[in-house]
Amino acid sequence: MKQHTVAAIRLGAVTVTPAELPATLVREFSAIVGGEHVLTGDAAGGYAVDWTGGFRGHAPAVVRPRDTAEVAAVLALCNQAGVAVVPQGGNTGLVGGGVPLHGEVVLSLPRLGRMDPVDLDAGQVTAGAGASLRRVADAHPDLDFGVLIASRDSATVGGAIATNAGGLRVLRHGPMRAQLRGVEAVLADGTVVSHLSGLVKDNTGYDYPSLLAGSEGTLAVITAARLQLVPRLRDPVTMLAGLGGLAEMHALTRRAVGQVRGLVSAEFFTQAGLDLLVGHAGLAPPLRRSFPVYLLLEAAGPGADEDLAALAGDLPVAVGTTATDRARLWAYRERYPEAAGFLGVPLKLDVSVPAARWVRLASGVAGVVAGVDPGAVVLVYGHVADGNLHVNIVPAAVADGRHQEAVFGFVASLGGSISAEHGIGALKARWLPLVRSGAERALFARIRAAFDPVGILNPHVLPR
Ligand code: 2HG
Ligand code: ZN
Repeated sequence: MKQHTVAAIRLGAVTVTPAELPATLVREFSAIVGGEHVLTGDAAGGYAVDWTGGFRGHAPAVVRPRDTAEVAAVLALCNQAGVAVVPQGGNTGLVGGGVPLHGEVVLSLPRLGRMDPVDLDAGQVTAGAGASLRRVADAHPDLDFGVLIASRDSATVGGAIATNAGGLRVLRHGPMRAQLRGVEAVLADGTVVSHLSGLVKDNTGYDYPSLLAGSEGTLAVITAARLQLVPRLRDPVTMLAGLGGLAEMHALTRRAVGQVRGLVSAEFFTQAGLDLLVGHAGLAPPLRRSFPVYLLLEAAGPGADEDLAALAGDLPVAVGTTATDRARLWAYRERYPEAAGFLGVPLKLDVSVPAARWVRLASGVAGVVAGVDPGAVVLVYGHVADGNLHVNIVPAAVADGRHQEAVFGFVASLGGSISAEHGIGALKARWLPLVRSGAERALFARIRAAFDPVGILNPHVLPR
């Protein structure tokens, strides 16, 4: 029967997926994970679309394993049958990397929610791939997780590693890859590889945990991770400043990086999206009058408040030191990604350039988009100290790739990256050659073939 399955769904060396799976395969999934954890038909619908609504696919089945052994058994079966699989965590990615756009089976991992006791000697914790980033951050009262993202309640450890998530504290702690002290993962054929001892110094061969960070589900399915924790912030101060323009804001950020002890975050946004949040989400304006650009800085520890005050000088600012006031200020930035959604289904492009070219990028990108779609709405915001810019576009013209073409071409001309922290996914695969050479892409393909020779893991994400 399996032979029949293979013949029906393989096309040469390329693994493809049928609209419906053979009943035998569905029964075999059920025998592994239990019938209630194999979803088909309408029950699978919610797993086939991302939260922006911009990526919508079809899952002939959603399989929800509860542990590593079940993941291994499901993958071995899919590998043997040549059935393509999309691993999915919290489904909060923004590039279509976790959505079954070509009818793949969804391997949904939130049930792998294991959370071991915190190892206080090492300041580390081992967490299942399905644990949310919020649970990792709340694992111990004195410790915190270095990666903070707005979607922390739903985003999972596995998904955040697979996309090498960045977020709001990269300038202090680095992205997800920098927190990794080990990984357990299942290869496409069901082989389990595990290295979770958490040693900081451990030169015993290839660092595959690091390779899996940012692999977007194409190399292996992460089932658990050993994560470094960081001291919880002491006496944090959050300051929101109103500024006259992007160049002024960027210069202030550079000064903050050099002068503010304990700087943790430097985030900017503009009035255009703030107006939408005030109008549609009921947020009150943060300052007495409006400004073209806002910069949110957060710092903690001794001297943080004096340093922020000295930096701000006479600038109009709002300052929060209590949890409530800080949360109120952070809401403007953390809810900013919702703003474009009030106008339509946004295209979310996430790019970065060297610091010296950031102002050119941030101030020029709306004009570049207008060149291909004059009616489009463009909102910019993001992690300014990292050279990272989020460009949210609500197209007026048909979204046929022209927006990506224009923005990515501009970014490449500035020596930048077409994905700073969200990944390539399905959204950007076409444009990878703009920033990665043929030799590099050939190396990627060889690495991929070594991990997944049949090609079942997320076959349409990152070009092969
Ligand atoms: C953020 O920084 C996230 O808020 C989301 O990376 C960015 O929605 C976006 O474009
Ligand atoms: Zn971001």
